[in-house]
Amino acid sequence: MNTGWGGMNTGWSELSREEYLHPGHVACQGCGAALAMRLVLKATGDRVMVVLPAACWTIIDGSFPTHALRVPLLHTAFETAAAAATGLRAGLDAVGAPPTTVMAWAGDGGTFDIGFQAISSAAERDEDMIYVCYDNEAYMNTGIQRSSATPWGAWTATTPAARPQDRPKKDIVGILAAHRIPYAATTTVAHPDDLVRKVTRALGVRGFRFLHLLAPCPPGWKVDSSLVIKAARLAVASGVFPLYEVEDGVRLTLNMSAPTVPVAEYLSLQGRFAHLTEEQAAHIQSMVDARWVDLEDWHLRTHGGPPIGIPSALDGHGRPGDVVPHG
Ligand SMILES: Cc1ncc(C[n+]2csc(CCOP(=O)(O)OP(=O)(O)O)c2C)c(N)n1
Ligand code: SF4
Ligand SMILES: [Mg+2]
Repeated sequence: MNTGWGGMNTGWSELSREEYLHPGHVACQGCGAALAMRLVLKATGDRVMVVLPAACWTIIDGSFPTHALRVPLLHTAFETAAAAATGLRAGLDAVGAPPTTVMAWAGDGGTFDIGFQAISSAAERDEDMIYVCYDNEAYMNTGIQRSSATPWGAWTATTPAARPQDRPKKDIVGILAAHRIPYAATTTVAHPDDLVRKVTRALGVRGFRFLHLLAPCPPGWKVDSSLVIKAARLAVASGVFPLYEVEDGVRLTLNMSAPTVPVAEYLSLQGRFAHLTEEQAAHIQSMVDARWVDLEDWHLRTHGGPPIGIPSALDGHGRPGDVVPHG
């Protein structure tokens, strides 16, 4: 089937036809964050309440009395997503509400940085919620400032090309896994079958569940809006953003075979890396390689063997770095 995306089977055919995100929302063209919400809600259905701290999504949803989602959404202060979701869960339980999933939905700034105390506390208490961090790797809503999710070498408004981001991206899944939460996973907007499977898996677990969802931002990444899906696919295929899941903080499963697409291919697509020298790009490649070794090691310890390089469910050709379903 020609899906219009270079003939790839993208997994879209498996998705629910229900839409819970109305057209007419106010995201930029090609916004990964809007697509992220659209896909996640297709997996959750309408028995979900969203808790939203300050972020681009506050704007995307529309201003009162308009509202772009077909599910309830609670706006809350920037640092409070996990705390507000904890309160909402307790309230629903207190009134004996019908089964409803509480989903905190926050950006990387609201998760990695300012909301960190709240998320750590809720994870430590194993509060019953799904927490989705849609990661566009900077504070986009306020003009592309660096967050601790911004990757090494990236331009942002506060890390200009002459002095780009010089710290590695925070390992948020590793940190959450260290809280021994029942389920944590990475996914992207360009891997809908992986995303839906992980949301479905999270729905079947009680306690604190964390999804780290890569959601490219055209203005922030300086990519054309038509290249958002390609950027997210290359993030995975190059190993910059590996797909994996961690159960109970100890068992790690890689959902992809070893990356073989050079990181340079991912970097060269985006204007935020345009200033990098060959040496700096090589440094990023070495960090990605080292991270892959660590993850593969953890997978080996969990499963006693390497991730199986079975042909991808996405394109039928078993391209390196593509997704391996995990039962
Ligand atoms: C306490 C507080 N500080 C700062 C802000 C301003 N503010 C609103 S949204 C935002 C950026 C959010 O970044 P992120 O969480 O990454 O979401 P994104 O905008 O990238 O979607 C900031 C700094 C605020 N609302 N509250
Ligand atoms: S700035 Fe980026 S994250 Fe925000 S609405 Fe636009 S594309 Fe989406
Ligand atoms: Mg952000």
